[in-house]
Amino acid sequence: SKQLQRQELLCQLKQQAQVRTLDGAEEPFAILGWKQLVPSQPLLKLHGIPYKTCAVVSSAGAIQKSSLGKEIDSHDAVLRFNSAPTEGYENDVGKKTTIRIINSKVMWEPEQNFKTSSLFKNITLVAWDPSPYSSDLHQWYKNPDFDLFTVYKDYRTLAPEQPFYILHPRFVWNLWNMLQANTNENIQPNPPSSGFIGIVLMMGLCKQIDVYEFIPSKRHTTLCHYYTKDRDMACTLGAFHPLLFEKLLVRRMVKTSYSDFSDKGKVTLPGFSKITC
Ligand code: NCC
Repeated sequence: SKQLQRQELLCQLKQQAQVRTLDGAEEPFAILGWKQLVPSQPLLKLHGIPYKTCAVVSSAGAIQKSSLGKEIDSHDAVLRFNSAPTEGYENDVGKKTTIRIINSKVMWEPEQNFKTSSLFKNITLVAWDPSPYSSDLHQWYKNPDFDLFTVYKDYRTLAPEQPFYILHPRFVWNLWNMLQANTNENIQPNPPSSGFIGIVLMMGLCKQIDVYEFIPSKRHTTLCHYYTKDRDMACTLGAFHPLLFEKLLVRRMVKTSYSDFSDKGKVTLPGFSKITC
């Protein structure tokens, strides 16, 4: 099949992958009182949105020794993933965090100290969980990958002022559909990585998005994260998540030349508001 051009891909993404969070209006959440539990202000109406410039900082080991910290912090909003720290790594990753995308494992694993760790305070939180492809909310509520629902309820009660959202499974699987539709082979039937989810989330929140070290630069390494010592190629190329296909698709959606992203590890995407279909 014919490969879509850059502009067509961006347009398809804008039309098929608009950010959506649980609003508490659908069952089983409605009857459980989630309309009162979710923030009264929708994510897309938060102060500052749409941001002019945004940075998405992947957790890849390759961002080590990049000295990108100052540049990253110069953006209006900075998105980070899971428990990726800034303290001690400021020179390479910056210190500003506006939004954190977290998978349900992070909320649930005792060693993450999700409820008490300062990593998750004073920022906007956006959580997701690998739901069934059908996006059947009843089925998902009964059997999430990790029980994020109970943790979310507790956290909202403890910190009702903090903006904290759960992504709608439809949004997550729309992203997967987009990946599969633009790949000439069958990709693994697992949701995209937090990285791809975060990039598209920010396309809905920002006018321009600079993505750091998602497409591997010349610093590419087997080091999994800039903040741990584990080495595994799967961290960069994917195993559970269709990460390789996410990266190939993002590569097709940017104008950035090879030498540009290879040297710096940065690619730039337009926000949805800047894409005309
Ligand atoms: O590792 P993780 O991802 O938190 O990384 C965040 C995003 O950065 C991009 N990345 C990371 C490392 C690397 N070498 N190259 C990259 O491109 C990816 O886009 C990635 O999504 C996740 O996606 O939520 C993930 O979470 C971890 C883990 O659960 C959390 O870090 C919490 O400890 C998963 N690893 C395990 O569960 C063992 C990982 O598979 C996916």
